[in-house]
Amino acid sequence: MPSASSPSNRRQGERRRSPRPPPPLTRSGDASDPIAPAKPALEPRSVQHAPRPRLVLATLNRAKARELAGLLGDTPYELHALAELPGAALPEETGDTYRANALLKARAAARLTGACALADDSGIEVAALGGAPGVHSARFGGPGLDDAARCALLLDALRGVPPEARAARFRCVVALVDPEGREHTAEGFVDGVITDAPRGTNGFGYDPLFLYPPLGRTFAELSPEEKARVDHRGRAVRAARHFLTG
Ligand code: ITT
Repeated sequence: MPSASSPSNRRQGERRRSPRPPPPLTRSGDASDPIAPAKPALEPRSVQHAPRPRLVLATLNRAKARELAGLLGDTPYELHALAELPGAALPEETGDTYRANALLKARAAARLTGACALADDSGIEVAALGGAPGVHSARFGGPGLDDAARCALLLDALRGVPPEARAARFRCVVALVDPEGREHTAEGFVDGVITDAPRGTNGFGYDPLFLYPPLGRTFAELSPEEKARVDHRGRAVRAARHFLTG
């Protein structure tokens, strides 16, 4: 496993997260690992279970990792967030499609950890902008912007566009790669409308701008459970489940 390195000796084309020294990936059940289940007290030999296979969530976006963990909690896997691994890194997203980028991320995490990896590449497609920012959603407006600034930029780009022309679609492709190199992908999407001002505080990214008409609320006004039932990520993960559960 590689050790954390300073930005100066970082390999070109890598994205890294190093906000705080994280626990090792293999140390599951540690309270400092936000998604690993608490480790139970040692059980008598007769009721000890076979170790569960590991599934690494190949994302450096903690909000996305939380959503994926919520969607995968009832699978037979022990979940680990790549962001918790010292020196966690993902390649630059050089693909032209969500599928290509999801596979890039899942392959890199499977190689790094020797475990099964699940990545998600996703974005928002705005009809009045010809489908932009789409696969470039995380980089809309260039580097250095946060979610609020990207939302403000999107609202600016749609200034004067009437409600009936503000259609948008969230799309997500989930990629699964195992250490033997077997690969699967699945897609989900959800349609909505871009509001004229942010609404709600839940979720992340463009959620405060994405009105989901069947519920009359933005994704940022939904609970995590409500969002997972209808959003692009929930749909993609449910479409991929049979690859996980055999
Ligand atoms: P990783 O690559 O590390 O997974 P990322 O945030 O860069 O993290 P993507 O490349 O898939 O992930 O970019 C997706 C962007 O699209 C994300 O940063 C948000 O801006 C937006 N997005 C995707 N899903 C979203 C959701 O459920 N709610 C709000 N915005 C979302």
